[in-house]
Amino acid sequence: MADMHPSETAHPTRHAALLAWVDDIATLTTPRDIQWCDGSEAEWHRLSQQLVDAGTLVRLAADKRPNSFYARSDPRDVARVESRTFICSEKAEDAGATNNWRDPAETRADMNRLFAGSMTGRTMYVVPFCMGPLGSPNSVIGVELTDSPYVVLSMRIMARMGKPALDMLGNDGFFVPCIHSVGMPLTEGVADVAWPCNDEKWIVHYPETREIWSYGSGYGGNALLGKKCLALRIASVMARDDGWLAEHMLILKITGPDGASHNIAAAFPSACGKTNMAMLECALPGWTVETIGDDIAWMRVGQDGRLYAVNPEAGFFGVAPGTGPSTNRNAVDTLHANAIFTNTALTADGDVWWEGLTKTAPEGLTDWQGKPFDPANGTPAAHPNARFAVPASQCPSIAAEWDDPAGVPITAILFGGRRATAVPLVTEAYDWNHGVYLAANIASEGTAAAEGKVGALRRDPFAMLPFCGYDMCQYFAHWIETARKAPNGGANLPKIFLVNWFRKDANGKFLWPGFGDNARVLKWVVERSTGQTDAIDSPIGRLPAPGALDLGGLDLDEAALTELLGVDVELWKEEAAGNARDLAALGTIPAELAEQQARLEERLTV
Ligand code: TSX
Ligand code: MN
Repeated sequence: MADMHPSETAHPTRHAALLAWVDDIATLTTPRDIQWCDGSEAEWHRLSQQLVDAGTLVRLAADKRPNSFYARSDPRDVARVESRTFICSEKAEDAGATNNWRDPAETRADMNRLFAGSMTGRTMYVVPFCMGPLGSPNSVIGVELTDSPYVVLSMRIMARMGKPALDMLGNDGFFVPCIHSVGMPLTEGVADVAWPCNDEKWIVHYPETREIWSYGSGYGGNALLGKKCLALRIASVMARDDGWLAEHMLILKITGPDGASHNIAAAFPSACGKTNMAMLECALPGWTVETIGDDIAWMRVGQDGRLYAVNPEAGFFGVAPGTGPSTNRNAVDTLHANAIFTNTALTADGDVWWEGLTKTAPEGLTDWQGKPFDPANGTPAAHPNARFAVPASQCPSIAAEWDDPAGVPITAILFGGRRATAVPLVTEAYDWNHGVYLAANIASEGTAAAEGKVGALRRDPFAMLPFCGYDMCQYFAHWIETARKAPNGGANLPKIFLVNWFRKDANGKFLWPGFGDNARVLKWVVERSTGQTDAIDSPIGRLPAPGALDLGGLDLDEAALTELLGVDVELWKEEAAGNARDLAALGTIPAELAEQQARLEERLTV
């Protein structure tokens, strides 16, 4: 026993390539020991207690939030770091204009230096996980090697983690190797800290070989490698190569008074309330909205020519601030137990709090940096990017088919953005390629000073800018190709819509109530998709015909509605020019999109 390499201790698989890789990474990173994670409750008990003892986690009051924990990160490790996110394709042009490209051979050499001994004095956890329903041929297995037990506990919430994933992998199945180190080896004389990390951060993807290497951060998408790294950046490349779509979209199910259900996928840039939309409390009597996913959709064209979507995740990793009973009652109720909170505030009685959970802050809060909270000094108690991780199955609005391996047929796809002007409440694309053009041009106006100029337009095509693992122009072409190759000429594919909940009047007041009333827009979208309601053509797309939007019981005057749905042709000439300019900056756009640009300009001149 004494001479045993750590990885030679009992391991629960005979997958030779997996065993060899675990061995290689252990040799490189020199952990003190290796633990294969099975995802069991016993393992969860052991690791959570270990993290409580280490001061990384605070156990929340059992009578308030059972089986839940609170973590405070290092203040230098609070968000994804896009500037340190790399796509290492063989050719720079395959990463495109919007990704940070790095030469793969050079980066491999850098990673080998960086990871050498990086897990010294720590345990390396082997975390098998499945993105997508267990047993589905369309799910993807990943194995994350991490020196962070916080990551292990979070992965257990966010993915199907442990023995079931390993069993599914079998002896020779394909997996995405994911290597993660917080980058703080416990060498001689180094004392551990509650949130180990490194000022030098690297989030590295090798799209051709489907590998992920992450160094220096323990936070969110930097460290929980199944989510943004695998299910979006690597999966988008797999989807391009194999003819499907890996998208940054929520999936919801809406049922009308006739009992007919429709599923809708929707992409929004950050800070548009995507999770709120996924868990919408429907304001329309007789209609219900249920949740299938809040962040990622993997979609495939079925033999019937319809598009089928699955949520590859098993949990929600949501922004806490702004989540409250009036904005998202279902999220608040989801969080009643079994949750991990990071960088919220802590209450005096052992619970969590954040701005927006209640109108006023309770007395005696400790802020996200561990200091007594003083509402008078103007800084928030919770970090603006404070997060919760919680099982999707606990959501009161979760749909029965949320983990159906067959996926759900999508009736319509929405693209949104935060736009104070120009963009109507809802616009229907004339056809698939027009929808791709609308999606390629979505944008949000900055809300926080930290995001640069307040009100400045930030483009986020398909809400995929930080998450597409390859060239955006190739990505647009893949969307166009998807419809061209679909059965029935793509006629059974979803209709595409552009939505904007954030249009303001001349006084800067929101014209649309948003939230549950967005179901009124969903109703029109469904009725358009089933040919039950009318639209009128405009230069930018189809708009609800007069009376077609159900505004019953809503206090919205005719003038506000006219403004909400208005298309200002002179303003749209400027919009079109902005679209052309910003699309050109992405590279050589597909001819079909150039054609859409030309048609828009033509419609605006006649
Ligand atoms: O999430 C939002 N949605 C989608 C909800 C399903 N938000 C929250 C901001 C994004 C993080 C919204 N904010 C929405 C919305 O539809 N709309 C707005 C703008 C708005 C804010 C407040 C009011 C109306 C509109 N009304 C009152 O405050 C009374
Ligand atoms: Mn997201």
